[in-house]
Amino acid sequence: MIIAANLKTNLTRKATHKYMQELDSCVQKSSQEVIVFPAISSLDAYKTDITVGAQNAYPVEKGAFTGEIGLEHLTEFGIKTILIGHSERRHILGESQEFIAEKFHYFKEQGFRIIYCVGEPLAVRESSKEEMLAYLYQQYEGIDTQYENLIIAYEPVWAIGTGKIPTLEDIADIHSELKKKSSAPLLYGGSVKVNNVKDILQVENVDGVLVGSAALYADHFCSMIQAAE
Ligand code: G2H
Repeated sequence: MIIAANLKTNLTRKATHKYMQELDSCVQKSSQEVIVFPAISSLDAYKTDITVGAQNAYPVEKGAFTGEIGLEHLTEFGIKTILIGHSERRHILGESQEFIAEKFHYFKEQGFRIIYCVGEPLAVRESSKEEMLAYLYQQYEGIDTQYENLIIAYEPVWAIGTGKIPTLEDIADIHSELKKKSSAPLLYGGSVKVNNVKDILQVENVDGVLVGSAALYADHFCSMIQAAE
């Protein structure tokens, strides 16, 4: 199983270093693969058994892109894993599918492991299954679904940070549809908590989870890693 934490714009560098220290002993006792995406200021929070990934980067080595970081910055920290297509970047930062695909190809060329997010908003979820799948499949446009270093995360937008999750049957159904599009490992994300992670991980075609708010405390995240054993 792949158990990933997206810390978003939470935990300062000092707090992240403490977090990783606490998490380290837990991960050493685990057979799961653990990935942490800290804020940009904490990309140096390295631990041998925990993969550190970038939540975002601009698809250039370096240059005049105010407020962004590029490949050169990631390389200095030994970062080879990146999150692309997260709904907050699509909907809050306004990233288009075209730009997301450009980022995908840039980091693919660099051999990065890419955790690529797809997910539908509530209005789409409440339409027909055909419309929902068409919406999700549109988020695969321009992406190499056969890339060997690809992990996909299905994160329904309406489940992110809301405490709501699809039924386990719905997760199974959507994951089986998404597996037809790509055989890459497929994570579920969106309001994964200590009390639902075990059930979610047992759903067919769920190869792991991407956790946000419930992963902000190392002991909570550790419990989730243990639930995967
Ligand atoms: C979805 C998820 C982590 P949360 O964004 O990627 O966040 O677990 O808070 O819903």
